Amino acid sequence: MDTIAAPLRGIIEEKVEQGQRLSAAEGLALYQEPDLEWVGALANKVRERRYGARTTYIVNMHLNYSNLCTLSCMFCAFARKRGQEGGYEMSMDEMLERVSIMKNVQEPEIHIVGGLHPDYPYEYYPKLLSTLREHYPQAHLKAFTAVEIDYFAELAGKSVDWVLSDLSEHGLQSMPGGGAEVLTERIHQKLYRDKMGPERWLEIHGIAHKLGIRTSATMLYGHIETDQERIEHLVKLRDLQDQHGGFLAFIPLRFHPDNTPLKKLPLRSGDEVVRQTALGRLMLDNFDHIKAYWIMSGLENARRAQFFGADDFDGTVVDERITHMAGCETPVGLTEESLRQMIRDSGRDPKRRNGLYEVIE
Ligand code: V47
Repeated sequence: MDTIAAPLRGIIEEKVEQGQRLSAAEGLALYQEPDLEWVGALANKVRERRYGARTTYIVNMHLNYSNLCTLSCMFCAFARKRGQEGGYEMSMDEMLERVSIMKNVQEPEIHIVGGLHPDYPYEYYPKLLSTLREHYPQAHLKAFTAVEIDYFAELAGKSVDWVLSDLSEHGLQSMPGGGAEVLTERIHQKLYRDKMGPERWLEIHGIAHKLGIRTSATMLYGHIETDQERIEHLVKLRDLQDQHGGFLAFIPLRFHPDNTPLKKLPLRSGDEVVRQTALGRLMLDNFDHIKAYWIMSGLENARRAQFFGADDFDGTVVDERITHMAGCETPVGLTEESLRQMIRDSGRDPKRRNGLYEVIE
């Protein structure tokens, strides 16, 4: 890799200094620049200008109600067909039992996602939300990826607008960013052909934003995508954010290959994790928050990512299944105190937030 020629370096530094938008070509140069510390320092500058030493986190848990799924995505180790070993469905009582750890917690977040279940009727989903809402009125319900929402619309025979409005009435407060994978048609065809494509994912997030429902955006990186495709993905997110401003955060997700059809691929390095974090911060100038999702990036890399543009550490998580079924070796959750300690030990200042990224301490 050649170092970026001096004039372009100067242009990028000047643009970052002035808060001006980087072009796709400049982003591509940053992916290919061997001086990673320089790239990180640029992203850190933007991060510290906005947030100083602060790193936010949330007390949250994941609730993966079932892994039965009609799809067969190449990167997934979580989904099962009915009757296949390892498939599960949680009863409502089991879910309430799991969520009971949030009983005395102030403004926790419950992150609810599953596969595309082969048999549940549409009514199951609003009922799931309203039951949780009834038992945990103080909780923030972040629920259902755009892929699930699209499927629910098909089940209900209604529009996405209708489904999102109905789910909001039953307790949905925001949507997670899963299911975006890499938003290009080539990756769609190669890795997740039977699932909705990039345009539909963007459309559904746009509909949510117009209805006032905030969402997150992810990118699943480190498989067969090119740098050019990563840039395309980031530019598509940035363009949509320009329209409605509805994205709360960007979460780069490092691909874990074990137990997936892509298991021969290597797990990408820590350097790649922090570079991707920096690219998120530098390209997505209209996103407030860039997350170091320690579950997928690894704790050490997440610690480092706080100096490469990340201002949020996700949360305590508790009971993550999607990546752990793909061989991820981080803990399935952390206590709030150990999370705070980790942020403090890395030289940042932990601040607890709610589901809308408002600091609550
Ligand atoms: O949509 C699937 C990805 C996503 C694997 O919105 C995998 O705040 C790595 O979206 N290796 C689910 N990743 C997780 C997700 C998420 C996580 C944390 C916070 C938020 C948020 C969203 O995980 C899936 C898919 O893109 N995924 N399989 C795998 N083997």
